[in-house]
Amino acid sequence: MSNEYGADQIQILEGLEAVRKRPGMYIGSTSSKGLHHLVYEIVDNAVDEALAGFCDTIQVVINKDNSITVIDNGRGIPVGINQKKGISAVEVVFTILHAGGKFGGGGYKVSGGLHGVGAAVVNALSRWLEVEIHVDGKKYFQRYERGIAIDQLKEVGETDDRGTKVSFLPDSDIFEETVYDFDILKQRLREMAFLTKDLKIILRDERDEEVKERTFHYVGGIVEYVEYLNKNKDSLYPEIIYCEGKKDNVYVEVALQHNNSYTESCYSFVNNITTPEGGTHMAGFKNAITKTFNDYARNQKFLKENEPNLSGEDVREGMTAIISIKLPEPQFEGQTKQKLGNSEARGAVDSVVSEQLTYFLEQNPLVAKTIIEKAILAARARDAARKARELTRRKTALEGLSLPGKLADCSEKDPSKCEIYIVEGDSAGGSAKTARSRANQAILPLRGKILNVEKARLDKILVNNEIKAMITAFGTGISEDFDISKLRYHKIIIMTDADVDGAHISTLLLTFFYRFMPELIKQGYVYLAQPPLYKVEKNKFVRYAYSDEELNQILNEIGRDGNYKIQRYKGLGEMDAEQLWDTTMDPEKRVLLRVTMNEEESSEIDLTFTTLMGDKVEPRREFIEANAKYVKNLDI
Ligand code: 28G
Repeated sequence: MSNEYGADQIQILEGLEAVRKRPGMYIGSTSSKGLHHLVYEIVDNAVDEALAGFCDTIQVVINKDNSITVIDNGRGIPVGINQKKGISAVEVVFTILHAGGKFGGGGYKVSGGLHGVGAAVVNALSRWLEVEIHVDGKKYFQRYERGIAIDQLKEVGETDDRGTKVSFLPDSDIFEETVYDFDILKQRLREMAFLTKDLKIILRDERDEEVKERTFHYVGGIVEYVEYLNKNKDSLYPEIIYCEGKKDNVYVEVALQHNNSYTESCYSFVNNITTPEGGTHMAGFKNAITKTFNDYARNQKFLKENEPNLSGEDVREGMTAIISIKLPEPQFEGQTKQKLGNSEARGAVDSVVSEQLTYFLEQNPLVAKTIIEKAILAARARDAARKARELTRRKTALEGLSLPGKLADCSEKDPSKCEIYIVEGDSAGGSAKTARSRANQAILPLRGKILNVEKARLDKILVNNEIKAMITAFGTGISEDFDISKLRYHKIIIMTDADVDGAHISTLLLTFFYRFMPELIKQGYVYLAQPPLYKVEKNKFVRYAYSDEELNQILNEIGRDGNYKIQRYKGLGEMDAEQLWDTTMDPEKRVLLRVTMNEEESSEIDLTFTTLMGDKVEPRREFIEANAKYVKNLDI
């Protein structure tokens, strides 16, 4: 029997073949994203073993050859022969695509959306995969190549440990990218550790001489997650509000705390997977929060009878929250399949949060008062902002679309052909106006620094002249009125000096877009211009360098002896119109960096902006120092 191919074996080979033929169907893509996804699939299985209560430590190692090793201290995948299939349970897990599809009996499988076939998919897409099980004093081993078992699972020695160890090398025939990024793994593993309280996850990178290692272990779970997200902000009260409970087979955990900022940072997860588009669990959460705070505000007479209710947005102003639920059969909806659809999740989150938050507010009247007072201020500001917006709307209706005076618009009207340069300073703005191609390049010079939107509410933001100029020039409106279809330019190009101030202005602009016009970034309409750092002249010959390396390269090319001149540009203002066109604006020659955002990383992006733009100076300095190597143009 073992030498013959039974129906089961043929099915296995067909399954592996299907995965290798259409890897994207199983792991999304074969880019860097898919490559990292392989690790999460294996780690997910170990996390499931932790959730089942049998494992408390997971190690992930990036080996020298970019293979990955994952080790857990769980029960070990069962080594016995599966009667139905005639192979070990280990081999079932690593080769059968339909293993674990139904996971009755209280388990919360379906983590990665792969319905428990993750290990088999990873195996199929690996040049080789080795699994080692330590159980009952014995060590078992099996190796696969491109998903096919080289031999049966064999006992190979003795051990004092218990658990599962899996190593694999992603197949370079399948993946476009085969080099692992420590920071990407770090981010996701930290998130997994936050979401699974008391689970220790260790990440080690052994590729360089200097081995890197990070340990993530949060006894408080999502309470510590909220603490982490708020660490650079000033919280309004010391407590983190935590609600936990189970209803209709949905396990609900929520942690939240308000800070003195004006932005809301709520992140939701289902079975440890982020749901950037929210869904029923988020709806249940929002409903519970709005209702509970309004009930409390009325009962305690913070709101008079004739006053309207606080809106959800008012109550959530400055709130950082994590909503994490686990349920047996999540249904994902929407175009990107990232929005939870299960209706039982709405009721479960609503009831757990309403009940426990009501109790918390009764027990902590000072915290309750602080939150409600902030919400009342938010409501007033929102009212003022609405009036300000209506005023601009009425004004534009009366006067027609009056574009800002400083804007030098282009003649082309088709947005897909139009660009707008947001330029730091009037003098650079002047050069840019002379240099531009009038047909399709518009120039909007900004005077000095724009308002830091991290530190102001919308009503204050809307009276700022630089911001008003951008909103009218773009044509989109802002906040609730924002309408991407009215955008007048499909390239919004930020052009600032290549120094600290310039970097600061770029960050202020990006923060503004990110907070109030995130669609601009999501749809890839925002770019950073890259002005040169140096001009090299030799005889009649002129070259520009955009980095120190490039300068070196040019000097090597032209020879370091003899007569040459290097000019270090300190700002755009030092270039005349022709130079500005040649180096930074000519579509044929310029280099533009497109600003992108990965929604799965939005909590980290948020942290980056609050670190850069928030009140606390020390974390900002640390961040800039830590990241200086990536931001080459920063003059520090
Ligand atoms: C290190 C990298 C990834 C794992 C286990 C432990 C068990 C298991 C895994 O069972 C088969 C199907 C459903 C029960 C379960 C061991 C019960 C008893 C396990 C991992 C049997 C899979 N003893 N640890 N799978 N189930 N770790 N780490 O993959 O019915 S996978």
